[in-house]
Amino acid sequence: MPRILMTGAAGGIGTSLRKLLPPIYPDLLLSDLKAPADLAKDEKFKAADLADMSQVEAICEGVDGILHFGGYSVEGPWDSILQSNIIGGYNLFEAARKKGVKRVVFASSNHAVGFYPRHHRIGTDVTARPDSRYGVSKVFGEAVGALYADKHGLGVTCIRIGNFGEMPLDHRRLSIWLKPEDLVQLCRIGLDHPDIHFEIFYGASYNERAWWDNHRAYELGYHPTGRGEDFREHAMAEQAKLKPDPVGDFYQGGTFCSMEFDGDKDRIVDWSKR
Ligand code: 15L
Repeated sequence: MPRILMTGAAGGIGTSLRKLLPPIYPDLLLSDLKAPADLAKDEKFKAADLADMSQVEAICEGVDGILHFGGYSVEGPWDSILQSNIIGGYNLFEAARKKGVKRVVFASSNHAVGFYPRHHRIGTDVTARPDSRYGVSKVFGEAVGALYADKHGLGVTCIRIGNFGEMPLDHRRLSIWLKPEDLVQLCRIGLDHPDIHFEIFYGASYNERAWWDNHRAYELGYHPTGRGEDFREHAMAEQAKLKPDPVGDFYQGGTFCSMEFDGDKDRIVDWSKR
């Protein structure tokens, strides 16, 4: 029975996956800075600060595969991103190598490519266009993952997660919504599929308005069960409550693109036309 480590166990995704993973991976070790308040007696937990290599090595001991959801999950001050995602991300891959872990599934984000316009359909092989310091840290994590796959033979899967949750929250999320059970499928492919060397998937359910070509995930057996359009009315009603955002509404990354934007809004660059 493989031992699977999940970092970020107290975060939004971790909280949901704690309930979905045990029937599939009964030997699940949870980690975060602090234990989740509702930790059950039959859950195994070890605290770790990702920025501290010795603590990261300790949680990787005896582990076969890692689901890395830990770190800073939105835009934030540079020092927080640096400690949690840049140093923390490096520590995670390096500790995995040292401890002989075979697979790592890295929670990347749509914000690694957030400055692509919404009308531009992209695959997983496009040049990075991060929309935030957070997005830059996800590009960094994908790069470290590629290095450890190519140089050290670690099986690495990066999932550029769209918006994880029970339903799409607004117009933008109709294109990028990811149902929890569909994320579990992508994690299982990353942990168990025999052909994994280095892969990038988009973390999205079956969304008819998708901006992403996710064919590699489908080739490896992905069969999403969530359909964004089933929640169209709800998402559009929520959208109607939001103010127009000329920058955020144009680019895939939404408000991550418009926050701190101080370029000329009349010259929003449509990279696809270059
Ligand atoms: C993310 O990467 C964030 O972790 C999440 O909080 C959402 O903001 C999501 O992207 C999104 O783009 O909706």
